[in-house]
Amino acid sequence: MSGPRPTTGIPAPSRAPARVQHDHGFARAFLDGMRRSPKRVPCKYFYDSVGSALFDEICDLPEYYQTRTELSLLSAHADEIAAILGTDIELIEFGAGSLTKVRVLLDALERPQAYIPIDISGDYLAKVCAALDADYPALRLDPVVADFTRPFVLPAPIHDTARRVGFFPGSTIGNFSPDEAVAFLKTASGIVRGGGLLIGVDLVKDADILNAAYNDTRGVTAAFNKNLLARANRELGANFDLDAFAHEAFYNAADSRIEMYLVSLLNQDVQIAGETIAFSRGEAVHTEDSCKYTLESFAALAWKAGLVPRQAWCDPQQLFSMHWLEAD
Ligand code: AVI
Repeated sequence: MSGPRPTTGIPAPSRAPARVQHDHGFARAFLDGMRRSPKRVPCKYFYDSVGSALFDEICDLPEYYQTRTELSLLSAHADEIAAILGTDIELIEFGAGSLTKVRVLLDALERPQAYIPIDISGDYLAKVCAALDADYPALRLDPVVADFTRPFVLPAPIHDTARRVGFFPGSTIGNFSPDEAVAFLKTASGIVRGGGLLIGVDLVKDADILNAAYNDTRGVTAAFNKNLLARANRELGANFDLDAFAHEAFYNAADSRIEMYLVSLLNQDVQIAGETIAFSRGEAVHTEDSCKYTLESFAALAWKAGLVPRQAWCDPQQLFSMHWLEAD
């Protein structure tokens, strides 16, 4: 990739380096979370390059039905989805990750003009973009390294009339609370006004299936969860003993969400960036919620954000769903 793309409407070279926006504040957020009672760390901090690679491993686990189900939904309905998304679009992906799913869309879309993946993990984004770039040489690829839960700047559209479509797969929207999800949808709909959003959403289902998906037998999800502590050791000079914490994840049916924690197995003091933080035995650090929706409850959320839910697809077992929401 070479040559920056201007942020005006002037046509630009088709290869651009990832533009990096804001420092993601891991040190401050982590320490703030450790000083709170109960302790918690925002789940976006899972995704340094180690965490992103562990998440890719999770996606291939037999228990984690989400990725393969969403991919098969996308493949099964690719032509119909491509027709709805339209021709000559600029596709913006929020939390782009491994860029696997977008390939199914790019292959089905007619003359996609640009692809703008946004991700918090800069090294990882650069790596996956290099591979995509090699496979789609004619596509304008304009990666943005940013935390999309905070204000960020997008490259200017190629033409004033360009239709922009947002892609938000993987049920990452489930990692927001419902109120945060509405706020995100409102912001995203402003970005794609006149177009829409294609969103993958995990569905409410049998608790055993959900509990297994977040407690895999190979311990990859546990390693992903504990990578938060390993990351603090690497980046903040902390001295967490990873064996002194347990991974815990369970389905809270009343609130339709998986809750994930790191539980201290003993009374212990940990040094973090020169500060001593005390953990008591059994004390839990809340690391993630993963909300599950029904087709109806997600459509209601979209209406609340001012979007129009036009179409939803789900697999025969009703494990996972894709939604097309129009932004008028
Ligand atoms: C990225 N996100 C949708 C995943 C989820 O299922 O909530 C993150 C994850 N956490 C544990 N396993 C996977």
